[in-house]
Amino acid sequence: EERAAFIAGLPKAELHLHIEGSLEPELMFELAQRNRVAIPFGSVEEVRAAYAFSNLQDFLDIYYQGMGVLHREQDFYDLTAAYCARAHADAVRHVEIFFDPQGHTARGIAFETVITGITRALDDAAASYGMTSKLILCFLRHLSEADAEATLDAALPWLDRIDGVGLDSSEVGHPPAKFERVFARARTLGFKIVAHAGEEGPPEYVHQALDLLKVDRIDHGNRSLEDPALVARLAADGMTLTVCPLSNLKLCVVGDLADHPLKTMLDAGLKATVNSDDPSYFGGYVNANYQAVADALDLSKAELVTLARNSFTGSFLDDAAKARHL
Ligand code: ES4
Ligand code: ZN
Repeated sequence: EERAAFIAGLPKAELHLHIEGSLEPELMFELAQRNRVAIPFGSVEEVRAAYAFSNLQDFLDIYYQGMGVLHREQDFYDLTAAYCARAHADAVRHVEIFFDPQGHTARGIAFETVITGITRALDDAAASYGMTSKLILCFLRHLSEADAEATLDAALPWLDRIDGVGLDSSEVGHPPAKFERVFARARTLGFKIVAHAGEEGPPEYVHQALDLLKVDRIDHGNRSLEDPALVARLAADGMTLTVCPLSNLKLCVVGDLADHPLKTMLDAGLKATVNSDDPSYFGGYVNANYQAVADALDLSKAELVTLARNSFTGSFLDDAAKARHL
């Protein structure tokens, strides 16, 4: 209770949020009707019951199916506006949102439709809530590097609205090395760089993200703890890890939150943050993630403050904007 009130009042940034993963079942039904898209569920309860996953791929199959109801610019607006309202209620002051353009362009939805809907909602959230945002385009790693290059080409007219590029989807078998050239081009274009690494994949993938992609942050990074030299390197570099406790639980990255590595990360001097990843699918927005992991690991108020501070210092805000939050 006391801890819940403390978490609820902590100003925070969210740095690991897939906007398509914030699609709540109620909005999925509304958009399915609006766009006359068939969905294989009869009710919101049936949808929620289908969200029982054994691993990342189990989830991804349902996640790509779910985003199939998103067709029009207004759909992307409604999705993003709903997330911003929910994040605002959790005292999120700044958000860095991932989007998966290839999940839409592969279905015949124009890149422009996706990005104009998302950015219009982010602009409205800035006006309504004072919420600041950055937008991060993610490449789907199960697709080819050539497909990622074409996606980067499609993003070029929107350089002023896209702050970073990332790497997500099925990790094992699709190492960062597969995307070395497209990330080099993204860096020359001035994008910040992130990559999912060490969620299901081995510590070697985290090394590759650092050495080959030259990432500014690591998304997840859990399995880094298997490699003491890697932990020392991440700590020395002050590398931010965007950790997602309820995601890790639902995707069986950890068997129990009591075994979650977050406290070990903090104790090792790693700059960990807490994030919701795909909150509609994993059962909680950012405050629920803080609460669940704090309860399981008995985190102190000082540790919660450190996590919230890390979310601002690890963000892509400029130094002046960071200073206003600290
Ligand atoms: C994702 Cl949890 C997670 N991991 C990898 N790719 C993703 N895309 C959306 N959520
Ligand atoms: Zn993720």
